[in-house]
Amino acid sequence: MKFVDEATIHVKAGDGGNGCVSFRRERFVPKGGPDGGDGGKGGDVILQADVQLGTLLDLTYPKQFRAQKGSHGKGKDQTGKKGENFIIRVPVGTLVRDDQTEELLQDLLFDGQQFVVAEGGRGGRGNARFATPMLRAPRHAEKGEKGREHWLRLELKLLADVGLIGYPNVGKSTLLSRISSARPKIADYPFTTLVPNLGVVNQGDHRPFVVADIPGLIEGASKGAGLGLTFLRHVERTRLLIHLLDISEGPPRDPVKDFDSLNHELEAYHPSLQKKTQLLALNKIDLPSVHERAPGIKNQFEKMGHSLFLISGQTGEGTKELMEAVSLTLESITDPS
Ligand SMILES: Nc1nc2c(ncn2[C@@H]2O[C@H](COP(=O)(O)OP(=O)(O)OP(=O)(O)O)[C@@H](O)[C@H]2O)c(=O)[nH]1
Ligand SMILES: [Mg+2]
Repeated sequence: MKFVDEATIHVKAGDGGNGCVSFRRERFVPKGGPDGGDGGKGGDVILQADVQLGTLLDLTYPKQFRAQKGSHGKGKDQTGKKGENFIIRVPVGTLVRDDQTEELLQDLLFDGQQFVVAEGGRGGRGNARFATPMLRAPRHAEKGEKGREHWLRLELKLLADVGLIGYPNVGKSTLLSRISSARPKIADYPFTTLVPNLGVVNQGDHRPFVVADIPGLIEGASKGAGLGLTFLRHVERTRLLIHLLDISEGPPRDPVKDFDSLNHELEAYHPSLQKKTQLLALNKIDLPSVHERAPGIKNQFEKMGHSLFLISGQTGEGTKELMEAVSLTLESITDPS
């Protein structure tokens, strides 16, 4: 599935139907009164959040969405039929902006949430409505109102409690597949993950939480290196980050330097990201070379004031403790920003 997290669309609600000019024609009644019905209301265009969707891809083509017009009113006081609404399904976590002013109109946060983005025009009144004792046979009716139309910019920012960040190949997707039922692609080369993956972690006594595994980051990502930082928007709305480190490639890999440089990239993307609570974990502890160096590295981080979890996403070693710490930390963080 291709992942698209931005789309610009045009929405046009249905026009209201025109009111009708008509007069009653009955046998033996020479002058029937006015009986022109009102036009029906035009359909609305509505955005609806759908938890089944994970991308805005379906909205890139076609990008025009129209709701049905209301029918015109008819004689015998018949009101025109209301135009049908047009519902556009979007992923949960979609932000809706006015394309021109960039004003945020809505943030669709839960499954089923609806937002009317263009309201259908009112139906025009039929001539029956204009009859007065002075004017018994009005010969005019109103036209239906035009449906509203707008250009909108949609932006998807996934909603997850926890973001999984780290250099490519450090084992983020492996960890996600260990702790949740998500099955992201795992491979021994960088940039295996090209789109964010979400997984739900069920934790015995604690509340379940959602983890987002995003494509690997590298030094210079804020200037576009690797896949750049565009995917960081998907950890913007998390409450906690798991920062995964890997030294399995050997001594040239310096975990403290890796840690610092990714934090530098986070800050370059947005200072608020760098302020998020991070839990640090050294992965691939099952490998003898990693196991051997782990205590020294843990020491180094502790001196810097950070605790370091030692885990293996592959064997599961240490992951229970890490998840327990995630639950406890989430419970202690009340501010969702
Ligand atoms: N020995 C060992 N290998 C691991 C562990 N976790 C991941 N790997 C291996 O490391 C490689 C990369 O794993 P991924 O889970 O794809 O890494 P990633 O961080 O998601 O990589 P990108 O998506 O490219 O950023 C794979 O060959 C995994 O099998 C671990 O705990 N121990
Ligand atoms: Mg991956």
